[in-house]
Amino acid sequence: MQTVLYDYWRSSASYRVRIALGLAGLDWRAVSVDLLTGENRGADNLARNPQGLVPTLEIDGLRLTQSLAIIEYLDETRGLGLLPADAAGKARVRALAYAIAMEIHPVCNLSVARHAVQASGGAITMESWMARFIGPGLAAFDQMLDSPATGRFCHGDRPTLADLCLVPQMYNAARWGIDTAGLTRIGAIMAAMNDIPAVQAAHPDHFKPES
Ligand SMILES: N[C@@H](CCC(=O)N[C@@H](CS)C(=O)NCC(=O)O)C(=O)O
Repeated sequence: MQTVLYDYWRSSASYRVRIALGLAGLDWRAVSVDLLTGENRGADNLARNPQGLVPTLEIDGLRLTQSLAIIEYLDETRGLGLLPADAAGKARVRALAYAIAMEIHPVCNLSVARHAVQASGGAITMESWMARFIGPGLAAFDQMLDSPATGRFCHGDRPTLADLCLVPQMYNAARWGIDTAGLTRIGAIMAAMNDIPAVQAAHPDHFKPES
């Protein structure tokens, strides 16, 4: 059975998984779940992802949710080397990945941001909400990279889980007009990531549904 990723082109969590699928060299196809029309909260998506989110990956007879869990599954079953072997290295890579996936990303989810805008009665805009969390979050991430353990990538000289979280978050920052020019450590790592064919192939522009 072919591997299927239920995703949305601009979804950061989906984008992370697309990079991992590319690094694994798997034959897979994407099925779009439209977050703007609320398709994610429809019966079909809820049956595969009870949280009403994307991504969901169908692979090896399994249905997997939660992007980091999916990536760790691919890492373990396809030997991607996305987590260092040593405990200290693993803890550092996970801390970097979680700084994005568990701190910046959840508060900037569309449903959360839209709720904040509505509840504020107009005092908060989508742009001001995103700027409030993405800019400082990425600045802290850049500081976390100020370590001898940082190499060409977030940890050493090969991509890890942390880099797979960073690329989509930077795409999202650009989407919301956040100025990241001063984040030089992140900038250098982004240049290295953008050289990798699997990263290029995972870019949202390749997954935008035709209107
Ligand atoms: N922790 C989850 C987050 C998934 C998530 O938040 N997905 C977003 C798109 S990036 C979504 O489906 N949002 C729907 C909504 O906000 O209604 C994961 O990593 O898979």
